[in-house]
Amino acid sequence: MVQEAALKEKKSQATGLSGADLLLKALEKENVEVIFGYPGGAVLPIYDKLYDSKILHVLPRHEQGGIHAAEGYARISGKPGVVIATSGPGATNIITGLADAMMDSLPLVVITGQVATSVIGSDAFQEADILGITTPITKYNYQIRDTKDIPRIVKEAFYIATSGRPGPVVIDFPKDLAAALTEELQEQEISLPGYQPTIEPNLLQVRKLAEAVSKAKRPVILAGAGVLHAKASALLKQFAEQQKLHVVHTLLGLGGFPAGHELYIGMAGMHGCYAANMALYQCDLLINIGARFDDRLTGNLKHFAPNARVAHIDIDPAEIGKNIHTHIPVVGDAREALIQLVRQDTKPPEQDEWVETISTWKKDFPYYYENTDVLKPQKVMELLYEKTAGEAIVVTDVGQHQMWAAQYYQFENADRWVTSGGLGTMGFGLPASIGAQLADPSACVIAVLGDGGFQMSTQELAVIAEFQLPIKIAIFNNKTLGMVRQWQEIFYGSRFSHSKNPVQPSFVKLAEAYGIKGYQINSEAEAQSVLDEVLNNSEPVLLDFRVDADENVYPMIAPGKGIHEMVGVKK
Ligand SMILES: Cc1ncc(C[n+]2csc(CCOP(=O)(O)OP(=O)(O)O)c2C)c(N)n1
Repeated sequence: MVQEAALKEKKSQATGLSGADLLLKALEKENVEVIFGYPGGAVLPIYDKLYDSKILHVLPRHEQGGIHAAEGYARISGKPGVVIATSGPGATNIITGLADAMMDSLPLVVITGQVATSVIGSDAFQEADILGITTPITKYNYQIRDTKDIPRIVKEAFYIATSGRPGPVVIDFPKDLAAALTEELQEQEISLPGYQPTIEPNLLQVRKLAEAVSKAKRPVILAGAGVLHAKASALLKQFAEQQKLHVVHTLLGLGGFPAGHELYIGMAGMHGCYAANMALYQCDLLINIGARFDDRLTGNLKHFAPNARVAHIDIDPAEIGKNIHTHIPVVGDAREALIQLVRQDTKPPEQDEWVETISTWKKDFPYYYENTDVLKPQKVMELLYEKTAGEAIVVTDVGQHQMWAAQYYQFENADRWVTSGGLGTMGFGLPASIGAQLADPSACVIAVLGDGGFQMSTQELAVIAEFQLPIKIAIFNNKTLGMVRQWQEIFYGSRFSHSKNPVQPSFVKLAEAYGIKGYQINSEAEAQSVLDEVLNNSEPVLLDFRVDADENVYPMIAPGKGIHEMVGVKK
């Protein structure tokens, strides 16, 4: 035994490789191009190796910014976002991002530093039980206990993050193992007997669904982000066109089907359009592809698609029947399911009356606002859409501006939309736009933010300045926490409890302090000319749009109400 250990030690010294080296080698093997990381004591052995690494390292100015940037990167690139945070406070600073990525099914591989194995459990300096804390908000988590496991664990982490329903994976890495010398290890196979995601759908179920389509009188497709994760937009279009089926999107699914297509109805849900919500209410066949029947979509479950047979295609069997009774479950990848569905090529349903009804709803009840001399947020969003020909990547924060972006930016293409849907995380937008721009450097990236969410993330202006990322930061500045103010106005008798920002810095001067050009915009005419000036240039810019503070987002389904009980619908 003693001899064996001595031999191992000798071999390790001969290679000169540490646990941190093995980690970086494994990351390189996964073709990692960028790491969003923040150093600290427990990850110093890793940072020492990063000093010589080819991988681009982006230093956010707060770990939460780093993980949101990784989410933006993952959403646009389709590759996992990689994050490093130190133990204790570094790791706890990324918790919100993990929960956010878990809710929105974004693939992340997150390496957290941990105290040395000899002191784990002793309340050592900067120790936090990251496995315990992150278990409910990760797809999986690991703690490295032996350097020989590093290549396998990294390989498995990338596989788990990206396969099946994507999600975040944490690797907790004790400092002593990162520093320890080790042998060069050979390629290791992954070993996950308990994790076998179903990709190919059951053909009998697909046939059942195809039959149901051919018999339907009022069919509608509800397409969620699963279509985007599966890279299935082209197939969705093919299937919808083949069967003449109308499509409704969830908030996260926007761009999966072209907004200008005659079969597109619009976004459904709490602030969705009248036609989309009514189509879900009155349909007799609902084909859910890659959406999870979230409560902000369905409203009161009692009134959701009450007369419909429900088909649900989802890669995660846990989603089927979770909120809505499902008649035709199809477990599998959306892309594979659509390939099979298109192959069935059954006779399209007879639905003339339904098509007519949908078209009347679309024509008679579009999104509506009254334009006045005060700059309207909806007008700003329309201008952003028109002046980028619908081709920008739009990244939002959370609040009213997020809903106006979803309503007024017409996405023709997939993977142009980044928003925090499930967790609704303020402070997400600005850092996520950094990741989106790094994933697609030539794209026009617009960060649509509220003044509240922007102030939760202003430190990340430093990253935008450092890398000269040409992000157009559009702040919808209503000097209030607008969505909270809206709810207080409607449901709490206009008692605006702590929802007005009492002090606000000059956003233009703040941008200038980072060397970023800033503009304050007070009218539609100014908006027109400033946007013409800045949208095509290759520099970062901050646009402080002073928008109407009293504007509300409509239509709206109040909490507890059914999907057909929208208020604020105008003809
Ligand atoms: C981290 C976090 N805290 C609180 C909230 C609750 N919340 C949802 S929207 C909102 C107001 C957002 O205000 P602002 O960023 O100015 O955007 P606006 O609604 O005015 O467009 C708040 C406080 C949240 N979603 N996230």
